[in-house]
Amino acid sequence: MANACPRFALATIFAFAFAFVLAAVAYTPPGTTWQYRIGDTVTRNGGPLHRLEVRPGPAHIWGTVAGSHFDSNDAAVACRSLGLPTAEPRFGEMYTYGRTASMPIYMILVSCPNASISSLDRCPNRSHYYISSHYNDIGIHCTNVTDPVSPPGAAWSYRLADVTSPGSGRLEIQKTSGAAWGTVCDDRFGSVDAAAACRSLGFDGDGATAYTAGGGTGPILMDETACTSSNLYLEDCRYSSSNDCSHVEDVGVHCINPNPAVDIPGGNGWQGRLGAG
Ligand SMILES: [Ca+2]
Ligand SMILES: [Ca+2]
Repeated sequence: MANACPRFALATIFAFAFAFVLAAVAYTPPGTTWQYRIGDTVTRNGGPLHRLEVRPGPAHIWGTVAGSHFDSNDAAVACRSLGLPTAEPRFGEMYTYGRTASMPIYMILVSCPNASISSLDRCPNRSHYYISSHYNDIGIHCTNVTDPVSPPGAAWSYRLADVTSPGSGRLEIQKTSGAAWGTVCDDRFGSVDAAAACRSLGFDGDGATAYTAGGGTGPILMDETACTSSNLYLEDCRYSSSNDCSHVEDVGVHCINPNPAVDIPGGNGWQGRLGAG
């Protein structure tokens, strides 16, 4: 027994040393359950970006992810970590200070080899308490609903949901601020109507096409749309505000060219509204 204790001690030291080496090379320390949330919002790269916040378990304060090489794979995985769809990952660096000055930076140099990884902490990164400048904090934007657009001269707001690619998705419209978002029925909704919808969404109307997306919720706010080329926005078209549709018929649009130079409508050539109330 005299020799057992030194041997045990040696084995213990070896085990600790081995565990330390494991922890040092692992992307995430064993046993860590990373949590993710959306933080502050800023407007950047043409739209809102939300600070990506993480922490290595509920016992820790929230911190950030930083680094200048965050790419679309990393953004897609970050969105998945947040439980958000990734139809339009947009990302950038936050360049803000404020309350983040007292937050740790938990991950730097994230490098996901592809977009299908389940969680950001499974990607190669340096995860540790790295307190430094927050100049490179990562902000992301990931949702299957585009940010609402209220184009010049329009009273209604417009957005895309269930986005399949940038500029393509199910059309959602809102008559007044604070009202319920609703959908548009596909009855008689063709390319001229799609062009008006795309202009309403901040796209060029050229090349716009319609399809039956289905799957929306809320009120069906337009049926039997009958746009003409002189209708700039969808709200300017003739339509029926009563409908015989179901959400299976919710229309979707494909819009091609973003960021058009939209003219504010003049007084000529505009149609009245059918039953718009
Ligand atoms: Ca129909
Ligand atoms: Ca109808």
